Amino acid sequence: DIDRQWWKEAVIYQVYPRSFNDTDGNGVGDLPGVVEKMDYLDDLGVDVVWLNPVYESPGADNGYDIADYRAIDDEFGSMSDWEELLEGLHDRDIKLIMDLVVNHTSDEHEWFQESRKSKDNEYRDYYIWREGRKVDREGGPYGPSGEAPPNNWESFFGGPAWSYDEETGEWYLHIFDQKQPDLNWENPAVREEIYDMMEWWLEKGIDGFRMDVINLLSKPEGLPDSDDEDALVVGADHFMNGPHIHDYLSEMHEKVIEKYDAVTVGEMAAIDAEQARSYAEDGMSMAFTFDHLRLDFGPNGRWSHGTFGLPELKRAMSYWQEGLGDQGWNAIFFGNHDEPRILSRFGNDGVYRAESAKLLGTLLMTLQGTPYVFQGDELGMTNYPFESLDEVRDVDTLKNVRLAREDGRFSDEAELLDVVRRRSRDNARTPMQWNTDEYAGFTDGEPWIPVNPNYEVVNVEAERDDYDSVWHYYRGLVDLRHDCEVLVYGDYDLFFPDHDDLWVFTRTLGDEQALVALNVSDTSTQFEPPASVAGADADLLAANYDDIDDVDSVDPTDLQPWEARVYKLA
Ligand code: ISL
Repeated sequence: DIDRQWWKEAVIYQVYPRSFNDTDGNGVGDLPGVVEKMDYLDDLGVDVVWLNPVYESPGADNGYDIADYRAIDDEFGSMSDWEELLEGLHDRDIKLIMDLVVNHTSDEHEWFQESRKSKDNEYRDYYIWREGRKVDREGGPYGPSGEAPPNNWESFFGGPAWSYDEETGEWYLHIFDQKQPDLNWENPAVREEIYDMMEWWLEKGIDGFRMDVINLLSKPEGLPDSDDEDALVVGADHFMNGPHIHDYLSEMHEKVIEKYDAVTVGEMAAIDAEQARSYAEDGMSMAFTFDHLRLDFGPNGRWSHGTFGLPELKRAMSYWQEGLGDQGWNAIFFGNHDEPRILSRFGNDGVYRAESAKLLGTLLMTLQGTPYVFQGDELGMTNYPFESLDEVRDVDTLKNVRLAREDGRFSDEAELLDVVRRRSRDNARTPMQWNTDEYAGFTDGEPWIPVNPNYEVVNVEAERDDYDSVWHYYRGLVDLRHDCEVLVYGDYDLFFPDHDDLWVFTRTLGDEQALVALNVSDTSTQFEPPASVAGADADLLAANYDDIDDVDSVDPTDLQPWEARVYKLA
């Protein structure tokens, strides 16, 4: 009894419009730029586009600070450009999901402009205002008022999660930048405004929402101090998965989502499988979870570097593969606009660039869940070789790294640069590499962020001309995903969990079975098939080395560095 859903069978492609394609020469990608590349997306074969925010915004956090939810920012084009995109994608049978950013707005949103005016303004309670603490805590006073912030919560981007506002002498909460005040979801008027806005977009014909930091909406009564030292940031134990989060999300589902055949994918840091199942009960189609993207955090968390082995990565992923059961569904991703490039983080972006990019693509498309391809990963794009902080644009990197430097948390500038190279969100935000023209064909002007120097080799035009390229391999994987139901709905079973180099699993659906064998290492490794499939008749559905035409059964073999094979058992 399979619970079939279109979004389980889909391959989703993430477009970060700022860095995708610029048509007006201002150095910033735009909507006409995405329109121009619709055939490209169609050729790749993807079913859905997730578009990062293009709403009106002052751009303090690249559009995650929204000033008007119902307007397109001039930088990206106009509403009619957006409509052309929606229509063009739909003509090609590609769906469109939009980013929903409703934990916070921009401080330039008119609600906040009103809210900050006076304590009795009708929008006051749209945000979270509190008095400062009169008694100085250690390290205070902070604000110009000589007070300390209302509690000890910290912003993801570094520093206190509160800013003092002179106008009324109170502090407002912002879990992200100070230009991103948190909305007060306890206020029913806020919720109604958001639901109306969502409905407005769904009426325009979009197919769903990617929900930004959606498990942060509910803050606990009294906003207590945090004493959890392991929390992702101070306070996360209180503001993540807060007391009313399920009420809000199930209300949102009943009032809006349910009326449309819309897909929802929640960005949900810090949840376990049980929590994911309860979010699924609220109506959330699937969730982005982050266990696998924390493995390389060091002793000082995100802005330090640690190492991990393949067994830990397998454990993190397999937990989710096995953990959801009939309830809930995985969103499979290894990177996005907030994370380093997957190839540099999980593969080998040097000698085995193409091989390891293909292996990671194989993994992405054969795990259970809906795969998300982040723009450029289908080419094997890599991290950017930052030489200095001058090349960094990202508010998160700049703020966190400067604070860490002030606190003396880096032993020297080289260590700082090392962590920026590994971690900065800008690694994923360099322009899409289209061809060998200046600036990789991304813009005729000066790009807002530097182009990765490897564009001369890694680019769409070169890869489409080369049948052995990462691009063609991804193209094949998309087809495979569409053709093989077992890869969508089959159960996942892991073999040799402790093997340091091999990741071997089967997917099973009734009497259909696929076997995935990956050599996640730089050295060739002997593969002994698991007993249950050893010797079985099989065809190869996908393989990233080409000297294996004669394979017709699952036999012991040497897997080359970063070799990936997908067998279909007869
Ligand atoms: O946990 C993280 C990294 O592993 C954080 O980066 C977290 O996922 C992220 O900060 C939340 O991201 C989303 O909301 C932010 C915005 O800056 C990001 O671009 C967006 O994806 C605030 O809206």
